[in-house]
Amino acid sequence: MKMIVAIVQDKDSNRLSGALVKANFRATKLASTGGFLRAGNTTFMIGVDDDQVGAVLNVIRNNCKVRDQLVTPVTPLSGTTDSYMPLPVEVQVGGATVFVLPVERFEQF
Ligand code: 2BA
Repeated sequence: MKMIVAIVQDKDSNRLSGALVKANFRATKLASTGGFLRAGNTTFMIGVDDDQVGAVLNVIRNNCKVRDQLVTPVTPLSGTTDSYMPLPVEVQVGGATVFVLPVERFEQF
């Protein structure tokens, strides 16, 4: 068994949940925050048999888009003459960041 951990953009999370349910995969959604953008994203935990990993990755791939996002670097707070207005920079986010982890044991009580 494998645990698939997929970090996706909030904009894709409803579509992906629907597609996983439709394909009969069970998933748990967690609200998460990206360390770099400090913006909300969604983390899916999907437990599946080893031979289903490819099918889940296809569902994720087909439902998560790559997008460009503007980030404004953190501004210095002091009002000294050294302060400056940082310009926003564009970063490419997604479609999805996926980890596939081995599951040592799975129980449901
Ligand atoms: P964030 O950390 O908010 O990163 C958003 C996007 O900013 C990243 O998109 C990447 O394009 C850029 N970025 C991140 N760190 C950077 C850095 N040090 N310098 C320059 N650009 C940087 P993605 O790579 O698609 O990642 C989307 C989200 O997936 C991340 O949101 C984070 O929540 C998660 N993620 C990505 N890689 C991860 C990893 N190795 N471990 C854990 N979570 C990860």
